[in-house]
Amino acid sequence: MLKKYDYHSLKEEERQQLVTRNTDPNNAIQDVVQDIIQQVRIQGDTVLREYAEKFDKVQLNKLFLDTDDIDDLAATIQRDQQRALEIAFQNIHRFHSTQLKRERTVETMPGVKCWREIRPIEKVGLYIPGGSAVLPSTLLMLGIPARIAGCKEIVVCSPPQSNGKINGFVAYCLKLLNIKRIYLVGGAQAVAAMAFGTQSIPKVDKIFGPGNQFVTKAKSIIQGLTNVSIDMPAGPSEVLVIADESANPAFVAADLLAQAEHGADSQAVLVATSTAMVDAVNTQLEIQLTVLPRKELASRAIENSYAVTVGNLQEAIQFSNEYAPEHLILETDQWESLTRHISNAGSVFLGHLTPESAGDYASGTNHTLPTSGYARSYSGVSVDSFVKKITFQHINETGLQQIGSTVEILAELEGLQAHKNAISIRNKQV
Ligand code: HSO
Ligand code: ZN
Repeated sequence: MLKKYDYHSLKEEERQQLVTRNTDPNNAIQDVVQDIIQQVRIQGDTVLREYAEKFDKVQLNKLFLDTDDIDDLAATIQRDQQRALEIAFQNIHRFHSTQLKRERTVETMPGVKCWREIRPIEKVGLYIPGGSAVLPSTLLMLGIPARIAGCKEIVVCSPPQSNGKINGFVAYCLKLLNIKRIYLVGGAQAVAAMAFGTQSIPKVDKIFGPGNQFVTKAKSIIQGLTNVSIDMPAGPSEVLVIADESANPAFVAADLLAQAEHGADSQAVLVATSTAMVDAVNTQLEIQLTVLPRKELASRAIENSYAVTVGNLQEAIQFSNEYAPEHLILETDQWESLTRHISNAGSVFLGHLTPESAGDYASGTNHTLPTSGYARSYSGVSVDSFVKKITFQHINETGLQQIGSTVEILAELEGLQAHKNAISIRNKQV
């Protein structure tokens, strides 16, 4: 059952508390993760094998699988499953391929030309979680924009199964992406390996991907420790559903549970325009929960979640903007007039027939999104995440005359004579 709150009776402080996620619940694991990072840095492959034995219960000779193994594993999945992965691949590819746009050159003054050019990040590391749910869809969501961006090296790490292999679905996605090797490393050790490089695993420039709290912690530590960057700070997944009287409580409950089954720390928030809707959704939650294979996890997540009743849809959007959800679903006929008022959200799902699951897998948008309120300042992963933009400029003789005195005056006022000279010395020659 979702706990119930009434928007109008909430004090400012209580509202703040509701929209605040526990920002660092895993401080306790800091030392463990730091130690793993140090060990990988010093011992490389040797300790990765030890961790595989300890955490994944498998003895590994080779820390990776190549094409032959990948082909064999990919062949074990059913044809309709291959087909579904292919369709997801196509849609995600279609949506992301429009994201690389060349900008025009700007002549800021006669003879002074400035422009930006896009370059791929050369080496990227993708972490694909194993554990309680293997997520081949995450490999597509990261691999496709990396390929479109033109990254030269795509390093993929995923924890091995106890037979030393990987999941056949992940293998099939590797084939679709034309990635010929996967490293059998999971957890914080995978992040450390990609950040520092080991005998087998190449060092990368940027690390992407979700993971458990160890992976998340490792990403935040290596960001401060090295010049390797990360996609975004990650926290538990979350959804906020806005429902008015036009909503179908069974659909709303299904969407909340789709989020809840990700993990006990997931949050599913309902913002409804009536208490009757909250009650109807709660009834549906009970009915639908009982038959879910992951009902233990899902019901714990529902216990950590809540419902807020608001007076109207404007207030619903106001609350949602304060919460800044990773996923926002508008289960109302009025969605068209609401979208322009949304200021903070990772990805938005409109109307009664657009479940988050569609975007999680196959509609085309990316499912790697900012959580924990980071949607206030971060975007989800896209092709942009895999490129940098380099600025260029060229000044000709006219340009130098045009801009020269401005630079000289500014250099003078900052007391930087050498800066001024770099202009003056040229002025004398031309
Ligand atoms: N909802 C997750 C993504 C996902 N769902 C993967 C199913 N598989 C975070 O956006
Ligand atoms: Zn999901």
